[in-house]
Amino acid sequence: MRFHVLTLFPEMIEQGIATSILGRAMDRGLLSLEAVNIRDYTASKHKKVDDYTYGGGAGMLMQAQPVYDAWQAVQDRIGDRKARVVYMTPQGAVFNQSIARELAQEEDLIILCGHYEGIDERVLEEIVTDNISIGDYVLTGGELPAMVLIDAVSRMIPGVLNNHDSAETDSFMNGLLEYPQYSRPEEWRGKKVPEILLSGDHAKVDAWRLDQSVQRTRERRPDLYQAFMEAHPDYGKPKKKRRKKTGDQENL
Ligand code: 9D3
Repeated sequence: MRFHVLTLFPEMIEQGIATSILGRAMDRGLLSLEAVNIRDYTASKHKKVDDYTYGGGAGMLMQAQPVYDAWQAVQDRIGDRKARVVYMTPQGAVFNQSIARELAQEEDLIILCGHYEGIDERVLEEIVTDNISIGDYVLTGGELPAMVLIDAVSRMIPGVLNNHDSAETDSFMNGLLEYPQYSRPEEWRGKKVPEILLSGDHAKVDAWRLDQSVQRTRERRPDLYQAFMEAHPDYGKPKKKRRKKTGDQENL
């Protein structure tokens, strides 16, 4: 996957992604990141990229021209295939795991970060294919959201994660929160590891973990719990006892 980020703060993106697991994935050639400074594409003498909004109102708007030319330069480097352009915006669909999985299928992804009060609508109409928000709270720009998206998409790409925390076995994959986990020592500050985890009975451990996941989800994420119960209406119901054979019944 090749990420191309259009931004006024390219260093912020480069710094954030180069570290951690993603930096290693880049070294191994699984990912690449190009942070393009929109200001490098301004046609104005004073490198201006923003202006007042028609119709009045507070704040400045990013102008269409430098954004369009930065996008065109990236798209020209990519070649004939039109890359998806994700605009990070509070007015977008809320990002989630299924969007991350879908975007991970792309060869190239162009991510546009806004600043100031936003971007001139006309260039958005021309180039944007997807509008994405990372949640209902107000940030100062699209750079942190872009980094969040890059992180979540990258770990869905085969080989980026090491064998064990593979994307398959993740929490959220079954719509439930993760169960609690424990490591050594067996007792810490008087708190013991739940007995069942030391029993060696894998079936019992699995059942305990599922129950913990469900209870935790019910308490912390009632929205996810409701969806889980609608998908598993029999969960938690006692199993129907097999009817005892009576003397009158014949075996078939
Ligand atoms: C005054 C109206 N504001 C719209 C809600 C203006 C505005 C606020 C914040 C315009 C841009 C921003 C900067 N935020 C983002 O660019 C952003 C964002 C966010 O603030 N929250 C969650 N997801 C995202 S994705 C991009």
